[in-house]
Amino acid sequence: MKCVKCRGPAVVEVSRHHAAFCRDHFVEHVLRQVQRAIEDEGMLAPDDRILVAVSGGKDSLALWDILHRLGYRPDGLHVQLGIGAYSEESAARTRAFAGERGLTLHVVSVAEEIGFGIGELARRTRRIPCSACGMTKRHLFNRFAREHGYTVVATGHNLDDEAATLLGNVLHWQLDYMARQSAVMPATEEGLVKKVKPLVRLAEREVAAYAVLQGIDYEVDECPMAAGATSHLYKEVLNRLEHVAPGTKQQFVFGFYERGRRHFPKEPVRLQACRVCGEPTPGEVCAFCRLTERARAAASGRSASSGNGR
Ligand code: Q46
Ligand code: ZN
Ligand code: ZN
Repeated sequence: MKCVKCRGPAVVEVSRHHAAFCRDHFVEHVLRQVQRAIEDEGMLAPDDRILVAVSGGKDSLALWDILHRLGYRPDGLHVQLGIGAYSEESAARTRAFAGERGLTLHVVSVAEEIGFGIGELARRTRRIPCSACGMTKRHLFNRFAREHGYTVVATGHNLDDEAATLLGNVLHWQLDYMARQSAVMPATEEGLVKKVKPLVRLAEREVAAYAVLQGIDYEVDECPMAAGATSHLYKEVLNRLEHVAPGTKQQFVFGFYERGRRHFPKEPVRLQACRVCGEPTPGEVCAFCRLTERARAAASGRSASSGNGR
């Protein structure tokens, strides 16, 4: 297998582009794909203040590294979830990464915010951990960005993540989610900060290869709470399709963005400031405040059925 650019020995094959690359040309390919996603989708402007959501895994650290190399000035925000050793190791790797490159890292702890970690939050409210966790992270990232003047939050979602989410939305006919699924979520005047996914043109294995080739020391272990997540099954199915027909994931996701999504019109949502925390929400109290209130009520033995907790 030879590099399509220089005919030297290739180290990574990218079947959907009918290409293979040597180390240097693979890195160039990755940077080009990210720059293209940023430009095609209007993700970032030169004067944007960028906050990268960094978990310590390969995707978010690779994203931080790539944006830095492309000449942006991204800061990082790590949310400590309180999931035992996994969280501690993820935080240590994130700190080391930032320290080695002289990047600015902010850290927010869920336990300091609400008094306990994600596992306890999910247990007390009987929520699926990833659902409670996702909501918590979205809330904390938006709030931190808003309060500290960041204009964009960048996340490490890759092509496989986007394809799995789309497949889940299609299988359950989540029309509203489909209407909103995008690599760019614009800012709103009520205080939702713009969200972007610059890795959306890269498959998970390409991001992993990039992280390894760049010597990024990322957290390899999976979050212990991810076990049994349906997104894993969707990714497995999509990988089997991709193996037989390279390009399937890209056609699925970008075909949807370009030709499918317009058939699922967005229902307009009016947002207002949450009465408790001030974050934008369609109701009077935001979903995060309702969830944490339910968790506190459950702990103190009060009835959690105050009528606004779902
Ligand atoms: S950290 Fe949180 Fe993930 Fe763990 S509990 Fe689920 S959502 S799997 S990206
Ligand atoms: Zn080459
Ligand atoms: Zn709130």
